Amino acid sequence: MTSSRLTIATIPGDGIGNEVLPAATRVIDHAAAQSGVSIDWNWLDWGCDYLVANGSMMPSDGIDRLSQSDAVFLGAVGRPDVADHESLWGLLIPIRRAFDQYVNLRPVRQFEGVPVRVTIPSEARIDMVIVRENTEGEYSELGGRFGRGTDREFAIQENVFTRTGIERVATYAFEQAQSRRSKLTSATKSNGIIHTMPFWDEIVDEVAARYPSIATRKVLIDALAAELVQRPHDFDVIVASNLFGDILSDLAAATVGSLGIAASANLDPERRYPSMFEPVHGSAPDIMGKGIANPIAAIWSGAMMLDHLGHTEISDRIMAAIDDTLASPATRTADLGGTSDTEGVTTAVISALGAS
Ligand code: GGG
Repeated sequence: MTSSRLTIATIPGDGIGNEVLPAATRVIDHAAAQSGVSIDWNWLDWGCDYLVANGSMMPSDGIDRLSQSDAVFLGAVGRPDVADHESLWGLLIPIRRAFDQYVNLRPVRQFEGVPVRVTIPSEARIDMVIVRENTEGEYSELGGRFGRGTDREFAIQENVFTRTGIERVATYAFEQAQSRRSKLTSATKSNGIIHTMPFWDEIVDEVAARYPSIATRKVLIDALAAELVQRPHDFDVIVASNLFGDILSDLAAATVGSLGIAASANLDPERRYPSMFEPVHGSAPDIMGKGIANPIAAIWSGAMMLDHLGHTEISDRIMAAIDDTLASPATRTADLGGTSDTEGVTTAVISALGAS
């Protein structure tokens, strides 16, 4: 049943996460109130500052505490004086894994008025979703560093691809394709990666056999990167491993403007655990504190969260307000060729939503 009172564990994290997440919660509060929904934002100060003060990115009972909420809303992770793998593996990745958020859904679409960065036919529109496997693949803890500091030092990093892991993410992607334009592209590298990628292809083929109406292609990741620049409007659903999906989604977001409008959902489609919603971008220390970060990726991620929690009508209204806001350079940030800032864009989205 859809609840009219939501509890959201809210982790701004680091850098511009502390600017875009408060902006997004203001928009969501406004839109939710218009529909009689109220949100308890449970603000958590976890991240790199917490690490420096306490020795870990989140408390030892952090996952238990998050499990009490309807969803997790995350800003950004990373600080220049903290090793990136320490910050990521101390907060973001443990949450994805503890809650088996095996789908990382990353929509990419062109907004009216926002110039695209690539040349496409005038009647074409870029509108795709990237379904990234989110719990295994190249993101694995298996391996190690050996002979540290010696001239025989080496590192081993094992990839982990399981039948269950590939099958479930591929099934999710085919279901997405079925509800969209019935085209699916699977990112592979089965010419160069001898074990895991042929296995990926084999299982994607098995799942494809259950969806005969979906036009399916397997494309080598290098060729796919080029196609995404040359013909991004031809893509509908892309399914990819953890690393490939991460790279492709940044590339695809750049074609429609910038990472500042790249939203994402870390989903447990079976709803056994809370799902987590976050802008794709990181903490952007180069612009933090300047008030110029684009809040749209966080706001859109918040809209995805409401949709996941059954409040599709509120989510749709937020998306319509984003459409209105992005249409004019006066209410866009500089990464999209605009003249506004975080505050200006946030108030513009709230005003596009109309009075309470
Ligand atoms: N929005 C959270 C964040 O900081 N993401 C940046 C990042 O490096 N993410 C890695 C990943 O998604 O695997």
